[in-house]
Amino acid sequence: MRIFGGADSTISGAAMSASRGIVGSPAIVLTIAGLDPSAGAGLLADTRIFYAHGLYGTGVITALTVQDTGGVDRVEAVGATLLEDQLNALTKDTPPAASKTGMLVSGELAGVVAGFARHGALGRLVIDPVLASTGGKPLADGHLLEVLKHELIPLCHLATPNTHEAEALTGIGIADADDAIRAATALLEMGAGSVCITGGHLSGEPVDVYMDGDGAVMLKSPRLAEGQGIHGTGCCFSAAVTARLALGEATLEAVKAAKKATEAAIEDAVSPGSGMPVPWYRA
Ligand code: PXL
Repeated sequence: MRIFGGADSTISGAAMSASRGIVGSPAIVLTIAGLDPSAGAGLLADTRIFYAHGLYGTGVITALTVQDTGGVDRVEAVGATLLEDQLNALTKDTPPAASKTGMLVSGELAGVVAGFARHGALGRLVIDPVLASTGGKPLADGHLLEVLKHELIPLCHLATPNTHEAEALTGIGIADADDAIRAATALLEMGAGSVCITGGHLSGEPVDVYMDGDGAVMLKSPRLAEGQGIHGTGCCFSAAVTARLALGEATLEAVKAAKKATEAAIEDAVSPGSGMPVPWYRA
């Protein structure tokens, strides 16, 4: 068995969980997400990013999809009991320092996740409220939005909606940074610990809006035209920030660093198939 943290360890000390005894482990970080077999988004992309940070990434599947780099063809959700059993097993045996949710598909599955969050079993929780694919295919049932608003957002450490998702969650149309601040305020009022509204294709300069109890911070972005057609940028950002939260970073610092690494990953995007490119992430 590999003993981490010794003199020859390749895992940084910061990634080590302090409470795991002699046979150590990097800190554990969990994704609760759909399986995109082409690995541009979802569970495979998230865990790739966790491992880039030297963390021990675990994953619970909410749905299998049939898709390639060209887009999503079919989604088949797991049953609520299967999701619950997966979470029960993992949260007991490998309790995560931080977790993120991606595609939750249905209000029923989101309700299962909320039950674990309510008992503190998921660590610092990041909600990436996935509602549609990059190509615009709906990935959620009609009930999911309500459970996100009333059960999961109130339990999260950080929510990372893009502007479309923030509009759907709050009912506030977002055309400029002031609108984004209004939407972020509404999400904080729902109970989110902090919010980062991403992908602001707002009038003027592109900007992400971060907000917590201390107020709003505008995070300016370079205009990455190629970012538009890339599959998995939202998962990339939310996985990167979750990894940093698992390492114990302060939230705003984690958001800033994850944003920078995601922008670099978009610039370094790769094309593993004949469809959309995917971000190529380095921590
Ligand atoms: O990018 C959103 C997303 C998340 N998770 C899975 C997906 C997609 C988009 O296609 O397939 C599994």
